[in-house]
Amino acid sequence: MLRPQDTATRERKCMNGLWSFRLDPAGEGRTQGWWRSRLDEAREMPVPASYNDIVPELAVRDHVGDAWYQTTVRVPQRWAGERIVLRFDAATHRAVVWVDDVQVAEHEGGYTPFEADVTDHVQPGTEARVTVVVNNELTWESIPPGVVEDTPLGRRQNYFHDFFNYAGLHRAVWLYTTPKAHVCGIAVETGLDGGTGTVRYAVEHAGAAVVRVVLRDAAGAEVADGEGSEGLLTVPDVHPWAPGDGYLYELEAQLHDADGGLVDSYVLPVGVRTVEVRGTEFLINGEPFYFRGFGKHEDAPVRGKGHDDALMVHDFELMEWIGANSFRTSHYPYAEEVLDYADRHGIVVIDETAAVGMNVRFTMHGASGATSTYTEDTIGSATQRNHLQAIRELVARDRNHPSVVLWCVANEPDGSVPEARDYFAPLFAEFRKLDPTRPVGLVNMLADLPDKDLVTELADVVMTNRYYGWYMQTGDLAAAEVALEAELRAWVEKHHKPILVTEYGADTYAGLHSIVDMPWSEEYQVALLAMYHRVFDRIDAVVGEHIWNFADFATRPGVMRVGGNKKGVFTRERSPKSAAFAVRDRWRAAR
Ligand code: BDP
Repeated sequence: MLRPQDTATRERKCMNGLWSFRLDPAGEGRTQGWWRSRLDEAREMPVPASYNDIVPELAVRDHVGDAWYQTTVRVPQRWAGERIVLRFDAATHRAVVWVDDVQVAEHEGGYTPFEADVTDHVQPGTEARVTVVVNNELTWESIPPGVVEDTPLGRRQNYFHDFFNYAGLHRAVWLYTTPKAHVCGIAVETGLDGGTGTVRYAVEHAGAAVVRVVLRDAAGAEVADGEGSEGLLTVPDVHPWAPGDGYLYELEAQLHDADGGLVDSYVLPVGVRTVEVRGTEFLINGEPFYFRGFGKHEDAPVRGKGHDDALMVHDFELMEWIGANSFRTSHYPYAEEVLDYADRHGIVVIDETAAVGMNVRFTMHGASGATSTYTEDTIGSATQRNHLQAIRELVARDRNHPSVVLWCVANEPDGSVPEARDYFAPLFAEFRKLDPTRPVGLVNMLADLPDKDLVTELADVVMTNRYYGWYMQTGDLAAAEVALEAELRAWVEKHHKPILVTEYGADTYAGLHSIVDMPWSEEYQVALLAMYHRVFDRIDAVVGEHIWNFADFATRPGVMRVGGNKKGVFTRERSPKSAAFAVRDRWRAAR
């Protein structure tokens, strides 16, 4: 799905700002038709933001069910005759949308965009009322899963992942135009042959038109062109996109009428690069690449998971300061602004679905009472259907980003029961069918050791989260070092694939100090990370280190969480802990 753009033929209007908002704990709004008039008893709510921390009330923070948002938008008079589209960059975890009295969209999944053609439901020059009901319930069918429990005190949301279940309109809302005949999708695949680059393109369009494409370099000079909805462009003396060098061409897809007049134009940034797994190497443009960076979260005080450009740029600047070259979108697809930034700055991205917490046997982040993960009453065929759909929407949204080099099917699912293979094999196949150009992986969890795990065989790389020295061998880094090294060597032995350690770290309470190895102290975090790094440096197949986490983040309350998860190298407010300086020394020296 293409992002809205202002081009020679298109215009967009951002609908961010303060909307009317009302929680619906009794679930009455849908039967009473709250979209039909102005929301009663509404308070003001910023968009984009999670609503949970805006209001200092537990009933808002822990609300389970529907939340209603409403605004009015004036449709510009000059848009008469255009196709008009209403687009939500994200509504977590599902939403229904009305324009005035008409339902125009319904969407499942909290981290991918959806839109509706509202041309027939709005009148240029007048105002339209836009109402959205956002629902935050996690069930066995949703991605991620959870269980809503009815208790005498009301409904409670239980879930099995280690970050707060923020909800709301987390990303921008747009009203935008396209011409009636318009470009609806573009897919590019790039290649390199010596100094020559290739860009294979496919343009989908609606309405009769002639398709032309023009490829321009970063200075705006035309380097190739083509006609027809599919084709292959060659770029002599190509400037490849590479880690640390976010060089982008732009591909303009044009639609022309029979007289040659321009009907529609859409401009797609294109980075020409290749990705390949060969033996135990991860190659970008044929060169071995070593991932240095973090698992992150979209998370901040007050706004929760609401996208914010200031925070995004600050986080990227901190990653540059510390010498990171990559990150994983743990544990859900991030805002498209984030991937665009990564494209422009040559930051490498592992792009993950929102499938996290699919393991009833592992109860550290929340227990469900169930004993088998993959059954029709737990993670079953309905979950798998939603997971497949999440994969389709992720690939459709992100396939053109050069920064994205690896798809991640799920984080820490139950991976050592035979049903896991049946559940995951079709998901790997779907990724590969939709995008044969990128490797696919799945992040495994600490109980799925090389002799137990049954799903890594499906993957192109080994991706593993390990907590030796934290959840095991707590405080004993010497024992942890032995155990970590033995396990990593066992992975090499078994699969002979590149190993990415996608999480390792220690909760650290900023300001707590200790001379001896003492968990939670800043010194312990430094020592634990240094221990992992020594081991990584001894094993050639390790091609990446992503510390858990970039910054402290919110979780639900728990006896192991002190105001959230404290494994950040930065605090939630983005102050450096001692580890930030130690990691910076290592990563900057490696550049
Ligand atoms: C892993 C998860 C991650 C958690 C982390 C932790 O992938 O989401 O936050 O461990 O326990 O289980 O800190």
